[in-house]
Amino acid sequence: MISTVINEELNLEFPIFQGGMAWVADASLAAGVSNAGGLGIIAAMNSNGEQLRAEIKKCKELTDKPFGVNIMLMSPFADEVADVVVEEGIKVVTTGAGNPGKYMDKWTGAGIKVIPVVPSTALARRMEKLGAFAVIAEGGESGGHVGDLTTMALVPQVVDAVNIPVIAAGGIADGRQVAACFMLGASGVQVGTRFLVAKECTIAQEYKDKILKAKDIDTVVTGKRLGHPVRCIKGSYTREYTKMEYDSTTYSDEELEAKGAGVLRLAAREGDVKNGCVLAGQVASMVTKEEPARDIIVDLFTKAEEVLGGAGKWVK
Ligand code: TUI
Repeated sequence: MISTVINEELNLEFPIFQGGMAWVADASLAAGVSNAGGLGIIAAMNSNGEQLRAEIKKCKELTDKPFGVNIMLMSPFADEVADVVVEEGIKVVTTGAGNPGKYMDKWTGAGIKVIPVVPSTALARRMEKLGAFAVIAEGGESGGHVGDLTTMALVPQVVDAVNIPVIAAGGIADGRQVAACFMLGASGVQVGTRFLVAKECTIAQEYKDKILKAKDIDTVVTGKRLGHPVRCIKGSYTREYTKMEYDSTTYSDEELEAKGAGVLRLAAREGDVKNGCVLAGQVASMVTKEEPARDIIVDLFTKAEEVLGGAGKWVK
């Protein structure tokens, strides 16, 4: 049985987090994953304080198990939601798309375990100094906002750089990849793309179908020109966006920014996968069936233990 400081300290059955995916990770998915033995995470994304509070209350009704909140630091409401997690007694906060330094004292002072996503060893070290409980080393194979390094390169370097637990993310959809992360020195994994097709995930069926039909080379990174690279499934939207992105004489940054507004909500909530943007990681093609979160987690860890064999008992 794979058991680490992550599941032991956070009172989970398995050392696995569900990624805090914007417009995806709501109370239903978070509670589903937490009830299945992992850490479900509600994405605060661009919610304001009261919207996040309502989602947290809903999640508390759906599960007695621990769950977390992800704060997307580029959100205009980051300051508000940073207070709401304290007021609602949330035990675990993950952060993404920036440096959470200015909130660290408030959160750790409230007894929150803060687990920032870091794309580099430098940020990992800074987060350790500021009192992070652990860090999530997320490679650029992941969906959504991506850093430059791959999971294979980043995870062992972060493991060597800090003395706090490291959770690996990016490119993890089956048990072999879970096992590989433990071999790289991780104490846990965070999975996003595979949970897009969990039964408890409430996104539009059209979005799920895009994941289920994806091939290995079907993702692309857009948004580098504006400094916010985002990995998504190729389609009519990404073709148009890419054309604009590489034609800076015709299209201004403002026009490019406007082209990106609201497109994730459109795909995830309205099911408009033609005009919307379907965020997903490079492992989308490995995700082939819709199933309950419990089945996903049990499959990941059963296969990981098979791969690890005797080595599994050393995973601590
Ligand atoms: O944050 C994510 N994934 C996301 S956020 C998102 S919403 C969005 N929409 C449009 C543009 C950009 C974002 C969709 N997917 N993953 C965690 C993550 N964090 N990946 C990379 C980072 C990161 C990058 C830079 C974390 C910290 C960081 O720090 C830079 C600094 O300030 O030192």
